[in-house]
Amino acid sequence: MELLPTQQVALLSLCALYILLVPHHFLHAEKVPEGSCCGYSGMPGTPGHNGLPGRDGNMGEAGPKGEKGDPGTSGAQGLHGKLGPAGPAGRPGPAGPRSMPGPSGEKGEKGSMGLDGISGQKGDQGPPGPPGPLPAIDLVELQSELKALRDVLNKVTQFTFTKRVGTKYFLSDKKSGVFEQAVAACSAVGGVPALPKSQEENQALIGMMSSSEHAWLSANDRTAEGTFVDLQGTTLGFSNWKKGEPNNHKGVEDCTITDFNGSWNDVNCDLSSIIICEI
Ligand code: MFB
Ligand code: CA
Repeated sequence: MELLPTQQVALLSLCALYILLVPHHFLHAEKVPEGSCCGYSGMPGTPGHNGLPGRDGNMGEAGPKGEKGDPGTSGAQGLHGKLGPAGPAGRPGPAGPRSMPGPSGEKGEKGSMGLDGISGQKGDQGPPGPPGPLPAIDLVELQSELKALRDVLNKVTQFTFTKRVGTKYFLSDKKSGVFEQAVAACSAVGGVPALPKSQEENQALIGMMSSSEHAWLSANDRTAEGTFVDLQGTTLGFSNWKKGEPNNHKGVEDCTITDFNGSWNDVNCDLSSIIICEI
């Protein structure tokens, strides 16, 4: 029977398809068990187990850049940095020890031979050698002392009557007031009402007073009756009580004055007496 052209094309396409599929079929088809009939394919079998995982696929294309990660933990402490530049020169140190005496002077001329042929007297001592080097001067200490002296001078010159005894200065304008006014006036110049610590200081104090005057002292027993202390609460190391004093007359005498003889008496703190400060 002659095939139409279209029939011929369809037949050729089927043959080509079959040719393409036949090797695949044989490549993948399970082997036919021995003794089994062949000729036509039977009913499809039950699906087999999943095959082994296939080979890894080819590397995919790089994905999009991920989110910025969290900051990492701080690293280990770094090595020590390089040594910094040397700091500024320090302040001059304290004065050094006194230098050794200078070299001895030139030897004196030899005495002339005595008439009796006995060697002459030893020559006079030569002049002293040059002084040794001056010890280092502590400028900082000098500046500090200079400032302290200026402060004292500034205070002393505020008063009409001044008296220095040892390192202590007594200052007064001979103004009067009650004890608390004396404390306030002396505190304004960094001092306290006078409190002689020795007979010498007691004498220097009355050297500023005239015969009719009496002046406040810092000594008081406001805290504990009969125990006289200074404004810091320290018990007295020196006192010059008048005979029979302190007597806490009428039970109201907790403050102290000195008369122009330097004798001390406990009196009422509201008495009016001359203000003499000490710094
Ligand atoms: C007393 C004295 C007291 C008063 C009073 C007037 O001495 O201790 O402080 O000064 O005189 C008698
Ligand atoms: Ca008294």
